[in-house]
Amino acid sequence: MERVLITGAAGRIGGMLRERLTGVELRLLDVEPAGSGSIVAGVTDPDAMLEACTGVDAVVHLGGISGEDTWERIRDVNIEGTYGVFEAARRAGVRRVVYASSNHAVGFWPNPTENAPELPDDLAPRPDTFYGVSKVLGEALGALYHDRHGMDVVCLRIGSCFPAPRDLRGLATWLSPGDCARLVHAALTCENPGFRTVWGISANTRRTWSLAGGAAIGYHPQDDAEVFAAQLTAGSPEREEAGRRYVGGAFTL
Ligand code: 15L
Repeated sequence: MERVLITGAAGRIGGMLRERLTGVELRLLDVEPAGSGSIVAGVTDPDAMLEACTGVDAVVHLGGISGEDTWERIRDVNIEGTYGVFEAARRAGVRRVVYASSNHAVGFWPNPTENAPELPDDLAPRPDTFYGVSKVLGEALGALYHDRHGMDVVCLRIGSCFPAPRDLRGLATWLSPGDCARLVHAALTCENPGFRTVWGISANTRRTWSLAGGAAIGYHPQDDAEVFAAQLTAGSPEREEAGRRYVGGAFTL
């Protein structure tokens, strides 16, 4: 895996990866400049995407709206954009796509109660928002481009990827910047992943989602949100309850 295109490279997770993904030559694309030499284009621009995909070994697709929005905007940016990325990757002969999916693709699944098994990596879709629907559709496109075109597609169901957990739910759902880079590196370099979905979380003491799918692709998280526990305070009772009850937390409200 030598040359990798990152879409959404100017965004929050794009910035984390730009600093931490080493050993690969990065090509950066975003609607905003993402540093010197980056490509300024949208993922819905077929010509720009074909050019950007030409000559790379893999695409890490982060680009899009990262939370709930109107149906029209989610459709135009996330759904059309993800189609644009897969189609350009196919036309350019790219062998692998790592897709930034989200816990919100499965956000209405109830979290397991104490002592119940952790939720597996391949939970069936139960989106909590239009945003979650766009992630389900992105995963479905990934399955199609794998089954029909033989592309390797690893979908990361990312929890809460921030410099530090932002609320009590984050003690279970946090993905640290360092672990995010380790996870994407594993997804880029593991042998023959085929199509799969993998939770994107750190080794959090309070996690309720499995780390088995990550381990299967060689992801070994090193961080634990628990170190932030003492400095976090509870939010509104409604948000806290949603965070305990459902995978997607307050997105289900
Ligand atoms: C996501 O998918 C969002 O992009 C992010 O902003 C957070 O809301 C995160 O999920 C989360 O569930 O904490």
